[in-house]
This record gives sequence, structure tokens and C-alpha cells, in this order.
Amino acid sequence: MSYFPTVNQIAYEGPKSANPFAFKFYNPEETIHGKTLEETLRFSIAYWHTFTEDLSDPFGVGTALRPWGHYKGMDLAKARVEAAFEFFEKLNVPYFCFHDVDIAPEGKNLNETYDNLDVIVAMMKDYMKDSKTKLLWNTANNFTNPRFVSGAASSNNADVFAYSAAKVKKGLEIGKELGGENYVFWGGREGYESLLNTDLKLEMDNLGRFFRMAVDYAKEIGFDAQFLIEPKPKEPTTHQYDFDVATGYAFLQNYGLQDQFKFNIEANHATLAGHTFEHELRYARIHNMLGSVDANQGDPLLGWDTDEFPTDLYSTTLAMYEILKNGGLGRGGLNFDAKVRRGSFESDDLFLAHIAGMDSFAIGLRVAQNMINDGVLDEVVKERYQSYSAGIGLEIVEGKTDFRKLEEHALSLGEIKNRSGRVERIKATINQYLLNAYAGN
Ligand code: XUL
Ligand code: CO
Repeated sequence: MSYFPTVNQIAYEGPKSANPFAFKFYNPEETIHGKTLEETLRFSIAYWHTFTEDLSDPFGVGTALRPWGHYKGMDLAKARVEAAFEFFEKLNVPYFCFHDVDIAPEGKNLNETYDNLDVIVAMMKDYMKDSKTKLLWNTANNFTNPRFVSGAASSNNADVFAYSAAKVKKGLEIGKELGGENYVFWGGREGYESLLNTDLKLEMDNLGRFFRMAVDYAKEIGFDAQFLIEPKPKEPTTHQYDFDVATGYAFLQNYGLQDQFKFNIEANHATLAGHTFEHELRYARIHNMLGSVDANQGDPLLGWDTDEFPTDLYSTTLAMYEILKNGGLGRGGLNFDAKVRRGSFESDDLFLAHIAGMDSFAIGLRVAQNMINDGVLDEVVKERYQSYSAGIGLEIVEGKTDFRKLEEHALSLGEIKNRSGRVERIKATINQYLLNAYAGN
């Protein structure tokens, strides 16, 4: 039985193809810089947006028409697994990701929830035997159920802390069972609404304790996944503890966890924090903390997390630039934490949206690699910071100066000359790379 009988295997047809159900730029077998596109891009499907999401919003019920929509309970969960593996195969993606509640319904109590998860995990494991698609990461949804009203590990209620720990414990066991390459912590409701009723110090200390116990348990059971923190500045709480990479990094250092974690960076979370996607990637990269990416984009006209499929080539190019400069994503991947718009409610849209996102990152990869090959930005930056490669600048970076010496230098100067940053010229050059990347294809 097929859930998507009208959609065939999605193949690469090249930039001139008019077939909406074909890749125009993502050729998984093409090699760029010694690696296939499939190996570099490591695409992943987010189970929640593609198989669980109904496209409801605060003003209206779901609009999604899904071939598994008529099932309920565990039958629904099983139908989703069948549909998911058909979808993975037709799109030919190497990875997928899920939260516990995406794959199996919660039971009347934690034991029943575990039982439901066990059934679906066994089914997934069975499907994975014949599938190329592997688990990039899983995570615990410790934010939707009303018990998490005040957070999970940062809840004021110790019973909720314990319940959250049990769910993460189970998640680590599931990750191990399915061979997950990473395990993600997105804060969910780890943050606060009002300082008036909040013990900020205790909440943060508890979050630190929680992460420590998770690391210890993974080690105990021999689950050697890369642990990832996914920063987000706001939504659902006003003040999220993992605001951005810089805040998350300081948090990890504060609790001595910086060697046990990296970051899962989401484009729309970056922009909510008032940063660009590439800023967050760069900040993580220079601290050797870039682990994985939730690939999506926000709407610059809206102030919330719209989780759109990434189609902005400027953004995918600058993101791929950082990823390539990082030497790739290691065990991480590009997970489409993205949902089709509420108006794109047909199942075909799930394919079309992923094709758009995958093609956009394939273009970004090619353009970024061309720019790196030609040293475009490296040259610009090198020239701009030239003053640190000799004389007083070199002494500064080599730690050979002090304030007396610097004052002596300053007093000897005539009028200081600065150089133009030439940012418009750089952007024009990037446009050339974008437009020339497929010339002749
Ligand atoms: C929420 C978000 C989550 C995480 C996993 O904004 O991005 O889906 O990726 O919990
Ligand atoms: Co995300």
C-alpha cells in the first residue's frame, strides 16, 4: 500500500527541468570538494512538521489533508511510520529526527507512554533495516503537556523535574536503540514569564544539574551520541535560558559542560534573537561548538517562529559558507525543522517544500565552495585586518604590548587613516557568484 501513490521517486533532472517533482540543483551523487552532496548536506526530515503537524494556528484548526488523517491513537502512529519511510525513500534523504510525542501518543501514565513508544520504536527499527534513512537525532517533548506549564528541568515543581528526567532517560535509551547520531535539547519552556515569582538562580542551577545527569546516563548506557543544545531567545517563554549561542555557551561553561555539548543552530531562532543565521553559525564555529543545523527561515515581517522552508539563496549560501569553513557538520546534519504554510495543505506540498529546501541548500553549497576556492571573503578580511600582521598590530596579537607601549605608539602617530569596508562591493561579488554558479548547466 502506498500513502503517496501519485508521487514517484524524486530524481535529479538538472536546472532546466520543469518537473516540479524533481531536484533541479540537488544531485546527491555530484561531488564538490571531494565529497558528494549527500555526504556534505546530510539532509534530515523533521517528523513533527511532516507527519504529525496538522497546520493549525492560534486562530484556526488544522488544514492539512493527510492520507493517514483518518486513523486514531496507535493506528495513527503506525500509519505515520509507514508513510514516513515511504516519504524518506521517495525523497532519498539520509536522516530523520523526532520528539517522543511525535511518534507515539502519550498514555494514561508514564508506563503506558513507554509501552506506546516501545511498539513504535520496534516498528521503526524494523523499517530501518531496509532503509538507508538513519536517525540524526531524537529529543523529548517536555513542553506541550500541561504538566510542563512552568518548564521541565527549570520547573518550580520537583515532580515535574523528575518526570522530565524520566522522559529524557527513555529518549536516550531510544536513541541508542535506533542508532541516533545526536541527542537534542531544545529548551521548550525552560525560561520564565515573570521575574516576580521566579528563582532565577535555582532554575538555572537545576537546568545545569539536569544536563549533567543526562550526560552521565548516556555514558552509563554506552550511548555515544553528540549532545546538542538548540538555542532560542523567546517563544514560548518571554526569557528563554538558551537565548542564543553566546548565552548557551556561557551557560555550558558555567556548569562545566562545554566539552559534552555542541549547538544545534536554527535559522529562525537566530533571527528571533536579533542575529543572522550566519552569525550564530560563525559564533559556534569559532568556538568549535557547531554541531548541527535546523534548516528553515523566518518571515522578516513577522516577529515569531514561522519555520518556513528555506528558499533564500543568500542565506543558504552564507550558511553553507560557515558549514564548509567548519569542515562540514561532522555527525550533525541539515534538518528541515520547517513546515509547509497553512495554505499548502495537500500532501504533495510536503514533497514540493522539501525539494525547494534541498535545492536551495545545494545551490548554497556550490556557491559557497566557489567563493572559498577563490578566497573571496578570505582576501577581503585579510586585507581589512592587515594592520595586525606587522608592527604594533603583530605585537598586540602576540601579547607583547602593554598600555605604556601602546601609549608610546599612539603619541608617535600623526593623523590615523582608516580604510573603506567596501561591503557593497562584497555583496555585488556574492551576487556574481550566485548568478554564475550554474552558467552553462
Ligand atoms: C522549536 C524547535 C523544536 C526543536 C526540537 O522552535 O525548533 O522543534 O527543534 O524540540
Ligand atoms: Co528546531
